[in-house]
Amino acid sequence: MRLLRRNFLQGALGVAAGALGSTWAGRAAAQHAGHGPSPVPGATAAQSRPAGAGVPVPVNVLDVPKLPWELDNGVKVFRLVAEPVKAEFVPGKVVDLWGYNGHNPGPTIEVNEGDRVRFLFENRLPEPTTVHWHGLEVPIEMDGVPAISQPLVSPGERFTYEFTVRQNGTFFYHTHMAMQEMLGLLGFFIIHPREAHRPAVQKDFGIILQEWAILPNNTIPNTLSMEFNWLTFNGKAGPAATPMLVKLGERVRIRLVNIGMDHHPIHLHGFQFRVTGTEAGRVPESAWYPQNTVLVGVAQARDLEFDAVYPGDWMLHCHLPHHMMNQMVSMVGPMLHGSQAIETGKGMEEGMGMMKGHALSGENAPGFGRGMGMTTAEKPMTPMVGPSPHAQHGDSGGAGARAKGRVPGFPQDMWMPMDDEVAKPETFGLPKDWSAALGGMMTLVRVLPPDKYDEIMARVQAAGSGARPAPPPPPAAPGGGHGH
Ligand SMILES: [Cu+2]
Repeated sequence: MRLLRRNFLQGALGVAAGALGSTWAGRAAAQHAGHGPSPVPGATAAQSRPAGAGVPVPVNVLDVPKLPWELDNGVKVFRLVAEPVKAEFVPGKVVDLWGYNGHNPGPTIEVNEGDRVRFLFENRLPEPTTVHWHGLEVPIEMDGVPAISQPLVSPGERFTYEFTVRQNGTFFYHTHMAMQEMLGLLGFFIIHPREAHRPAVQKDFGIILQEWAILPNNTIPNTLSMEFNWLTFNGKAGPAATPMLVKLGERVRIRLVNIGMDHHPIHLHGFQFRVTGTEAGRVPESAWYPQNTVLVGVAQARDLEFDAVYPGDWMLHCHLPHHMMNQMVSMVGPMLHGSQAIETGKGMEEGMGMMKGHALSGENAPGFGRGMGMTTAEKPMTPMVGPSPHAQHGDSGGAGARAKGRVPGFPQDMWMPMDDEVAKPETFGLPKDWSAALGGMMTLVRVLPPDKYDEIMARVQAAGSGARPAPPPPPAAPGGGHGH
């Protein structure tokens, strides 16, 4: 019964940015009267509780839908389908990945500690797969390792996973076929504790870190590559990732999960945070210490928490320089002079030993240079030298051009705003050209004064609770017992 009262998760299914938690809903409902997100079901019961941490707020995984469920005799039943999917990293950059239920990363599973869950899994991939519940303490038959704990699930076949979740924290699910992981088969598995952890957070976000090697004019990741040119937060490369909206003074949790080939040092501007959770659950407060950069290793999860006491649009990003840009291109590719043997140990001036002349020469195809942003077959590209549709350092024909050949190392960065292409309610009010400052694993935590927060939340609501449609909520849970 107790768990069923907490069916606020259903109400949260349709709420994207700025999802409200029940402990906060009363206050928020008053502040948002008429235009804020509706208080979620269950809020009334929570408001009548004695003061305390109360019920956890729903997690908000921006740009990713939640996986709906139906209650069957006390069991939350999910339908999970592995299949090829399309993803759009930035506007115009559509790629072919594998995912779950039409999305990459897969939809977010959000349940409560103690829940009995059942996954009706179907494989619509062209090859066998299984689902592993990363970090969950489940019976061996449910562990999802092919041949070891279960038979492979062949194309067109189904498998039912069922277990009780006895932990809480940031977990995830993924295929247990290594190369399939490289095509993106993973998603969040969030388990809320029975009572919210203290100090309670008012915003709870989730970000999945992924990396991809996709050559220009290709749509399919090269899963053998060790070198990645597209880096994404929740399937979006900066500046296309939806900013996180926070009201000044709120306490914020951001959950990070990484599956890939690299570890990512994720850095937050403007605040010191504490790591309050790992892939294994909550970290005791006695073990917290201040950080502003946390290394999220492969197969790890990290929960960050901080008090958003400073207003501003603050960066959250991977600090690996190559992970802060889009569509970097190796100095090799289809335009390589076929007759020329590759020499090793050469520099840019010698074309890295791979081509005639300077590696970034305008005489070479754009693919040799490092285009940034939404470069597609239809879009202008630049090898970053010579005339370009976008100004380099704001002066493609002047000082910048004159510096070519005179300043060692030039050129490096270019400046390419795309504010209009990535505009959505959550970006309202950002300064002109803001989008040029973001690429790859970069997004914003917008800590907004109440009036500005309300204004932008109204726009988010008017647009339908976020820029991306969420699946319809499942039918309301009937009253009755909660079977285990
Ligand atoms: Cu990184």
